[in-house]
This record gives sequence, structure tokens and C-alpha cells, in this order.
Amino acid sequence: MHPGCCNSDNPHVNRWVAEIAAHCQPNAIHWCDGSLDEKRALTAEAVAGGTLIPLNQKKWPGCYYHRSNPNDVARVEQCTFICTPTEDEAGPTNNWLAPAAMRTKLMGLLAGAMRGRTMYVVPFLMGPPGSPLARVGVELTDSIYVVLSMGIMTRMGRVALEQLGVGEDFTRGIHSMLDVNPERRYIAHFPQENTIISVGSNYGGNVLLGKKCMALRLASHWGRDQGWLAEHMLVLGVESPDGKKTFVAGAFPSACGKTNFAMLRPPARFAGWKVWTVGDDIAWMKPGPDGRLYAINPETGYFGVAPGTNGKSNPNAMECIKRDTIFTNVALTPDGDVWWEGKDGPPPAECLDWRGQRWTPDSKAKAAHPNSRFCAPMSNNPMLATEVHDPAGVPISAIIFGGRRTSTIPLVYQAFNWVHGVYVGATIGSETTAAATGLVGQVRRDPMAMLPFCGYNMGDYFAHWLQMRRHIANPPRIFHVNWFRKDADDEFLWPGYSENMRVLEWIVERCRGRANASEGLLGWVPDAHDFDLEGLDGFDAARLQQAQSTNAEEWRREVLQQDELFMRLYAHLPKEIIFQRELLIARL
Ligand code: GTP
Ligand code: SPV
Ligand code: MN
Repeated sequence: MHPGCCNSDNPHVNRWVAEIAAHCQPNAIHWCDGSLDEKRALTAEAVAGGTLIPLNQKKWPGCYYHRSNPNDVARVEQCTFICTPTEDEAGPTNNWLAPAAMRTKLMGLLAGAMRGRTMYVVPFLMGPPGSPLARVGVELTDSIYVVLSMGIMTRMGRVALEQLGVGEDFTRGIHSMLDVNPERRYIAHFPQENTIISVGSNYGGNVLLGKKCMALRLASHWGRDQGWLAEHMLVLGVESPDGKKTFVAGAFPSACGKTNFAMLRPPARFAGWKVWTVGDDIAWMKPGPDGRLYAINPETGYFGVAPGTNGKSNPNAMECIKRDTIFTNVALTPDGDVWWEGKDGPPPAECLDWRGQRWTPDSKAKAAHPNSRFCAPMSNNPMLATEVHDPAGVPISAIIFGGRRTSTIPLVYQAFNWVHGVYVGATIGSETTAAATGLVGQVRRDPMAMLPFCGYNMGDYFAHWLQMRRHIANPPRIFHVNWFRKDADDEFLWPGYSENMRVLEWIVERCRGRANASEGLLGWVPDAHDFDLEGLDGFDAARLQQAQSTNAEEWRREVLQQDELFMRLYAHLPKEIIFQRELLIARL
């Protein structure tokens, strides 16, 4: 047996680490304790090995730069598999391979794969310590970049093993970069074995196994079986001038505005209002004893899109990244500064682009990759909600669905009730973004923003959402928003970002039973006088009407597009969804 296999007090962890080490044959095994000393040492090692480049430490204390392999810059949905016993359980929206066949294939690739490398044992806790919703995982990885990122994104090290105790109930994650070859890239989930195997990549969502793999794809199974929801959602708290706090959750597809919305800083018009961040990407939500839905953020950091982030669009994010942050695939200036398209100030006269090639403002290519990211600890967030540490979570009053849609979809409407809201979420359409490899800008259905993240049959997932209503006496109100509608000149109709506070105010006041609405074709909509437009340059009631308009012809097309997904899911599609579709058609 390899020396250093049995370093924890948990015999199940020790046995499994020994087994995987024997198979992957690393030169050394490092058990991560999550201490500051360890972080310093590993960072120095990553710098010495060229994985990280220190930024100017005066300007960017504790910040580092990382460049990925150019073939490895985003999630890869075509390489992502759900290995349930039957193909039907994974459903038509997931890639499937039988568990035994996938395991054999990947263990073959992993045999001896860590020779000459260190295998890091990364215990991590998703959720506040002591929370009934919190879960432990252990990731074995040969990537020091993954270790340092997991140290930001999760409660990593001793705290996780303490929560686990001597139990057997932990997620087993195995990750090896192999030779970072797209031909040998697989992200495979084994829900029945509580196991994830990821090979051939070193990019965030593919390899930070606590995030999309565990907290969404595996956790969606746990939620289905145990009566809760694992969702691709931000969570924020709105505090009004009277000190009242209302928490809302929001599901927008990848790179469609969750981080920005979660960190919204209200405009001057909203003096006395505050928005607190609970989470920016993932929510685990469970009915509480008082009949409300409670959410925790299982993560401790933000793996956010860099391009477009600046002091105006997202000042809180700019605060978050000031220290102890890892930047990946942005541009690097000669004086150890970072840059990306849409950052404050003029572009640097010269820098190295995300590929490491010389870049000037005349260059045609982008300096930062469109999916370049920052990885920053949430403790840096000046508007971090103190409730983020509460094991009980926060009570959710509203769920907001959204998509990136140039046309058809109005700025905001409220679903008539829970079942209608589930239909609204199930039919989200959104233009694809750089967060996943493939064509960008194609409208596709992305139900509940979970298309790439639901670990089982999407039809059963809709049924689970409908079922949840029975366990929530006082359910959140459900809304739909679209920040991305454009006018005839190809300009965004709605100013977005901090001005989204105006939409959020209406939503929160609806939940508090104070704001008016009238019945529209799609749901409840604000009248112009229900909506605070004061201080909004160039956006008046007429413009609002344009942003809110529903065109019956466009909507007939929309309903037909929805049918494509429904037809794929037909065998598992709950009848309530069909009924809602019929009701919508009748209203149109
Ligand atoms: P993931 O981390 O991939 O899950 O993405 P996300 O949903 O957190 O998206 P994020 O907040 O990082 O936003 C992605 C991009 O959407 C940003 O670069 C912005 O350009 C754009 N965006 C966000 N909010 C708005 C908005 O209110 N209006 C407009 N027009 N664009 C926005
Ligand atoms: C997303 O793509 O939704 C992300 C980034 O949040 S990743 O962690 O790569 O999944
Ligand atoms: Mn995401």
C-alpha cells in the first residue's frame, strides 16, 4: 500500500483512497487540511510549477493568474454522462452509458495515470457546518489548480472530515487531467454509487466536482428521493428601508446574469434599499417546519464570468476579486495586472491574451476568452448576507426564472400559481453562451436553467417540482424575467444590471401583498404606474410597454418550439404541463 493512504480517522475514506492510489499510482499523496499554511505552500508550488502566475501583489494581494489549455475552456456537454442503471432514468436530455461500461472505460484511462504526479485528497463540505442539508465529498485530483480552487469554492479540509465522522455517506470524486486531450475527456456521474469520475479536463465546471457534478447532477437525485430541490439558482436578500428582508431565488441559464443579479447594487433612486448575496449559482432548497421553502448556498466562493464585469455593472464583484482570487483565461498585462473586455478604463496598450500571445487594441481576437472566469472567496463580498452561514438557510418568497431572449419574452411577469410557475420554468428558452463549448446564440429550451445539470429524466424532474407543492404550505411566488430583449436597432430595451432593482422591487412587493398587477396573457404583469421609472434616463412608460409587449404571433411560434422538448420527454411528461400548454394556447 502507498505510504500516506490512511491519513484520516474515517476507515471508508482511507480504504477508498488506498484503492484509487493503487490504481492511479501517484508519486505522492497529499491530504488537504484546509489550513492557511497549506494554502501558502501549495500556492508557492503552483507558482514554481508554472500553473499559477503571481499578479502584482501590491495591487492584487493574494491574486494569481492561470491559463488553461486552449482546448479546455468551458463545460463540455457532449462529454458529460449520467450513468444510471437504465437509459430511461437519465432521460433523453442526458448522455447515458451503462455504469459498468463507463467505469471500465474510465478506470482503464486512469490506470497509472498519476505516475510522476501528486494525488491530492480534497475533503470538502457543501453547505454550512451542521446544516441538515450539508453534504460531504472527497475529491482525489492530480491538479493543484483544482485544489486551490476547491479551497475557495468549498469548506475544504478538516471541517469536512469532522462533519463526516466515521460515516460512509460521502461523494467519491476522482479527477485526473490525463493529457488534457478532448478525445479522452469524460465527466461521468454514477448517482447510485455516489461517485463522479472526471478525466481529460482542468476547466472549472468539469473538475471542481463539488459544483455542477455533485451539487446539481448528484444532488438532484437526492432531492428527488428526499423531497427537496437542488437548483441552478442564485439566492439574494432584499432589505427595504423599513429593515424588512425578503429572500428570492433565481434560475437563469449559464452566463445569463445570476452573479450580476445576486450582487445587484441598487441605483441612487433606491436609497435605503440593500441587496444581500446568499449565493450566485447553486441553491439547495427544502421545506421547513413553518411550511416555507428554505435555501442554503452549498458553496463558499464565486466562479464568475470576467468579461463585462466592471465598477458600474457589478461593483460588488469588483470588491470580491480584489484579493485572494484566481483569474483564469483573462488577459495579463506586463505589470502584473489583469484585463478583460468590458473592464473599467481603456484597454492596455499591450498585453498577453488568454492564449499567451501578444495582444494590442488593434488585435482582432479577444484578449480574454469570453468564458474567462474569476474564482473569489465569498468572504470578500461587502454585501454577503450573514444568513449564508445559517444551517437552517433562508426562507424563499419568490423564485425568478429567466432566459436570454432577443425577442418574444417580456421583461417580467408573474405566474398565476405554482403549477403554472412550474410550466413557466419548464419552458425557459435561452440563447446558448460561451459557458459551454458549441454554437453561441442559438435559442434552446433550458428548463429551470437545468438542462445541462439535471441528473435524471427531465420529465420526472417536472413531476418532482409539481409534487413539491404538497410539502410547501406557503410556496414562493414564481416570476419570469428577460433582461435581454432588443429593439429594432438591436439595442437592449432594458438597461439591466443595477436597474433590475426596479423589477426586483415589484417582485418583492408582490410577495408582500403590496404591489398591483393586472392579468395578462402570460401571467400577472405590472401596470406602468406599478413600476418605478423615476430617474431612468431614456426609459419611459412607452419603452416599458414595448419591453412588456406580448405578440400573439410570436407566442404561437414559441409554443411550437416548446413542443420539441415536450415531444422528446413525452413518456415522462406530467399531464399538468400539457394542461398549462392548452390553457396558454386558449389565452392566445
Ligand atoms: P454562470 O456563472 O455561467 O452560471 O453565469 P451567470 O448566470 O452567473 O451569469 P453572469 O452574471 O456572470 O452574467 C453573464 C453575462 O450576462 C455578463 O457578462 C453580462 O454581460 C450579462 N448580463 C448580466 N446581467 C445583465 C443585465 O441585466 N443586462 C444585460 N444586458 N446583460 C447582463
Ligand atoms: C456555468 O456554466 O453555469 C457555471 C460555470 O457556473 S461552471 O462552473 O463551469 O459550470
Ligand atoms: Mn452556473
